Amino acid sequence: MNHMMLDALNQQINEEMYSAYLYLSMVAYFHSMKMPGAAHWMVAQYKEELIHAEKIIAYIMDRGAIFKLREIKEPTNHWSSPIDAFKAAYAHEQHITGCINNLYDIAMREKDYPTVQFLQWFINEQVEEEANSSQIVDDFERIGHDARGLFMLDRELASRPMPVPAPTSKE
Ligand code: OFO
Repeated sequence: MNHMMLDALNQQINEEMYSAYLYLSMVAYFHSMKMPGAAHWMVAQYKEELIHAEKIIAYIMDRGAIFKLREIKEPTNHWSSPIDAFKAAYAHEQHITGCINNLYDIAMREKDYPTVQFLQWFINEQVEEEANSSQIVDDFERIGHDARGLFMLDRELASRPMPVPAPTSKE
């Protein structure tokens, strides 16, 4: 793998770790808002982001290269409302989609076909990631300030299953 591709993948590890931090910060926020279902949903999201980072790490090692960790910036810890936090999650996923598309462009330009193939999973995953958070924003909008509706939505968010751990290198 050439230097530019490795550097871009290392940066994506950092993006995924930051995503994990951001969602973990939202766990604290929803906990403070007494919304255990939304907090649970964010724990699952946090774990999913760690899996994304681990997938890239395993891939770099499979290619015989050395991954390098970078400093993770501090995430925000306050949002003006629950819907605002989910809107921020949706906006963040759109940002990540842009990062993945950029990685794909680099892989194509560098004729790094294994990485093109590897990134396919992330391209599909981002469709799901954006859809999940944007669906919840829509749900919040539909409910408005209805207390019973908010209670039911929080209940529903509590049913999100926890993600399964990523395969390790060579699996
Ligand atoms: Fe949320 O998809 Fe990774 O960052």
